[in-house]
Amino acid sequence: MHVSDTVIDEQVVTEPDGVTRSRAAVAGATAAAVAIGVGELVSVIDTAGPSPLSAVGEVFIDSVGVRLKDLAVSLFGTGHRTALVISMLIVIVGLGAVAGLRARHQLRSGVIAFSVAGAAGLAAMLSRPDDLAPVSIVSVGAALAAGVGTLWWMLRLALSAPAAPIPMPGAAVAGRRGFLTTSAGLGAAAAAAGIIGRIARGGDPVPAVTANYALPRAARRVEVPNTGINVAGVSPYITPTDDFFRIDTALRVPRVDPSTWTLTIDGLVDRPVTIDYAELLSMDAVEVPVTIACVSNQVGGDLVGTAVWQGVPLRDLLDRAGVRDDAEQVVGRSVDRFTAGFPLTALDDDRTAIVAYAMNGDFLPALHGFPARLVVSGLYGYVSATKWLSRIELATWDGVHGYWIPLGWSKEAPVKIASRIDTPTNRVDAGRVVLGGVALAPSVGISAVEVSIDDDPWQPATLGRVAGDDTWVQWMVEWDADPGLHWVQVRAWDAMGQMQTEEVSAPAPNGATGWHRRRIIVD
Ligand SMILES: Nc1nc2c(c(=O)[nH]1)N[C@H]1C(S)=C(S)[C@@H](COP(=O)(O)O)O[C@H]1N2
Ligand SMILES: [Mo]
Repeated sequence: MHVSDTVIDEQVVTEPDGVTRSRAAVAGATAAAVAIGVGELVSVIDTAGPSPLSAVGEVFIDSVGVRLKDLAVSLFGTGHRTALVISMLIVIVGLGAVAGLRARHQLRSGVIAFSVAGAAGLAAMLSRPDDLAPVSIVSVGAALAAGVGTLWWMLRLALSAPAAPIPMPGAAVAGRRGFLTTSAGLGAAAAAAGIIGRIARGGDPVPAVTANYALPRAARRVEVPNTGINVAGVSPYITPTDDFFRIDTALRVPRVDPSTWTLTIDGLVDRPVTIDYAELLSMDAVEVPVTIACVSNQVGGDLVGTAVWQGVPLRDLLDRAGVRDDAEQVVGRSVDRFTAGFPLTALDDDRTAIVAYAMNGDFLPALHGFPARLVVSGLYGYVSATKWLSRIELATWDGVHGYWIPLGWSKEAPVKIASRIDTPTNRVDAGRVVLGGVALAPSVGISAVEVSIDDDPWQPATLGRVAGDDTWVQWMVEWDADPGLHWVQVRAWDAMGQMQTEEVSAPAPNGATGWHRRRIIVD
């Protein structure tokens, strides 16, 4: 048999019918994986722009989320980015397999399928031109070329490899390598490219971009007290930054250059104000511990934390712009398009509300909103805590709806009274056991925490000292535990005398309620 390479190629290109269905699917799936890997790798040449994968994911989060509201909330509202990315990979590799099956009869239809996917990636990028890098567009082209090339190569291999009854030129190479080995190798290379891309995009750029700035000393500081609660297992009063919960809709953490960043205060104001980073740092600042909480926090959950925030009082910034009488809402806008709005009247009491630029003694990390974010005591994050803040707009109440409002979450969202048992978690030895945890009613403060064991009468807990009403409080109770199975529950009272409700409700639409209970086995 003397068949030239060209003829084999020609056969594969025009009628790869000889390829089994499973091999065609594997070829297509491999090609899709390679395309994603190449897209991730090429796009990191300029991390300002998205990769094809992240562009599609971001558009998905912002648009499909509206219809799949509850799913979106449970997936992204609680930060399950990894779940989203893995789902996308599965779907895309699956679509690649389908494209492979189509290409089995006609390579052209496989090429068309890949081109459609490429066009979708491009469209996703072009729909959000504000953070598009030219490299992003190049990465789509590179991904498409790599995908189509891999598809062609894999089909050729499938046709000529082990199943081929007669040795052919070209088949010799394929025969040695093997179809599945090649697929696995390419898959591994694609995964490596993806991981390299992740690493290149990961890492906090803030230490480098703040090298030329000094963190100023705050004009007014609220000291962090020694709380007096030193119980192993109880959350520290101040949450270390690395342990601080992170919630946002950003697949890629915005990387903001402080030397070009500005903050504008406009809308219903007398004179719109724009300040730059240096000016923000030069204003009189406060440094104060404040607890912030996510509305998605479940009873007993950990989407809540306390940090020492440093920043400029929001009122000072609003006064510079002169808030007009018709303003009713403060809307924070982020460089990543996120928005959150809360009533202007929330600023009437003495709660802390600041444009924060530092957290626990350091510049804000990128994850928590560098260069500046809002921190408002007593309001859930989705209506108040805009990270990567670029604009504060004064609006009427109905004039603007923040990001999560059309998705079914309440427009007003004061933090609900909550209490949590941190320790013990499930098993202890009989005898003296210390129960402990945290309770919060930020902006008002907690006046009492009570614990009940096995439905015995409620007993008061010892409360830790606090910096003020803007933070949670640590609590503890001693318990002489008998062997057996016990139920422990906790409830709290705020400073207005309001008791935490026992009524169980889900986080949507404005925060979970109910008492936290734990089952403890005493040995
Ligand atoms: N730009 C932006 N800011 C945001 C969000 C977001 O998705 N994008 N999420 C908000 C929500 S829902 C919460 S609970 C807080 C969480 O802040 P953290 O990640 O610093 O804990 O950020 C708020 N600020
Ligand atoms: Mo949140």
